Amino acid sequence: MRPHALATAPTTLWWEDAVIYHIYPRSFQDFDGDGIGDLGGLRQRLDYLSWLGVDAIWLSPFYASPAVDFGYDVADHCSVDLIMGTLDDFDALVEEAHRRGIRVLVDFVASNTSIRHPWFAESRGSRESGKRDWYIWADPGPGGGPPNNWIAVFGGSAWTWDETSGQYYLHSFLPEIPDLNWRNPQVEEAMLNVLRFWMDRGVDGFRIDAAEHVLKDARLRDNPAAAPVTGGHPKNLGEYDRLRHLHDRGHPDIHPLYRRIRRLLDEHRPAGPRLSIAEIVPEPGAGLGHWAGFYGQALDEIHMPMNLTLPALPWDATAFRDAIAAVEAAIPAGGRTTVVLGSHDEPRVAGRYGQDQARCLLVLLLTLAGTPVLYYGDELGLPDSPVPLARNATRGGGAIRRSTATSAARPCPGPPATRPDSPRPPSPGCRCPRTPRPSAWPPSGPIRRAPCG
Ligand SMILES: [Ca+2]
Repeated sequence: MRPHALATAPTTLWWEDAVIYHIYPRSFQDFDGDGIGDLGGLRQRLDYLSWLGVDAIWLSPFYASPAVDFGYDVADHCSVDLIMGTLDDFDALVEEAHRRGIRVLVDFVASNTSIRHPWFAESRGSRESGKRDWYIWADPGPGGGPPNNWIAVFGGSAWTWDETSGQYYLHSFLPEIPDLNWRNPQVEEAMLNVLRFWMDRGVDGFRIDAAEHVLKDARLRDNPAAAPVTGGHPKNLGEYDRLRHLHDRGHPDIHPLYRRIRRLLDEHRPAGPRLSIAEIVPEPGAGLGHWAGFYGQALDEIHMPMNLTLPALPWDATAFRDAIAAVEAAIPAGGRTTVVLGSHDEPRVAGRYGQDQARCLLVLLLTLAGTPVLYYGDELGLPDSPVPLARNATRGGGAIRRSTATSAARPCPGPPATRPDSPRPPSPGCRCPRTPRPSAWPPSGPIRRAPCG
């Protein structure tokens, strides 16, 4: 264990003095020579990350995907895309990272799946399908067009007509990424099983993608028009910003859901507390009260809603000071957030601001109150690289190539009723003892949960 870890007080949660290193696996390190980063390449760089002193890595999606949205269109949440490696590679990565005292966070793409996910294929098969209600389907609106005025984040209507089954389906981002219907308890259970699956493989937490998009208005009411933005988050999303997102994201029912997710993470503690960080982007001009609501009234929802207000700021000290002060004022007592300057969603820090400015901003990243999330390569001041259109050839046409190398031994858990060996949360009446938190981290043996029920 490294000196840094030894210096951590026993009562300190590990992420309170951690640096999280965000890796986009596709472009991090190629191992097998196909020009695409993979888990094997990532393992090769663990010594560098250990030398660098990072405490945790967060991996953008490496799951089976046709890569319409470069991995965020997930076709199987409990798999490794063959481009990235195998589940055995993932297990080895976790083991070798833990051996170096580096924790592992993975992306939880909660709000949607690939259009090529087997769940969606079954759902769109017919209106009578048992999985029809796993996605959000609706008849045309009164005028014959889409059911309501919702706009996709990436532009255009958030609804696409499905000729085969004669209804529209909802997609908050791209038509190739339909939204799951988390109001269906079977969907919630299936997605919580995804969390269980990765926790049982030893991951130390999750970054929840598009966290606010998980629950929408059940009545699918129109969004009102937005007032012109005069301040706040300056990232321009075009026609998406013309509406207030009152009904298509962040429905109040989302908070009980995140409390349930938090309980699940808290219950899976044999390897120490699991962390949840979440992508929640404040609406332009709407303040940060809604964002801060995701901590939960008793700090019992997301551990750290991510502070994503900094990357879009101009190179202006006052702008940074005001944005930092606003976030710190919004965080509830006892709460904590991340500090983020770069990500897969943004041009690189050095590309946005310049090399000298990037050096200055990295000092800011590592000294502000909050847990730094360092995007890989920003520690080197890497610039943006031009990507030829030809390299983007997988869009929409990629084959789904998932690894099932060890899935026969540990398949993605189905509903608990059909898999008695599957881990599950204690029922309200359960008297099962909580698995004790180990005194040392990382765990030396296999991660197991106490049997329950
Ligand atoms: Ca490769």
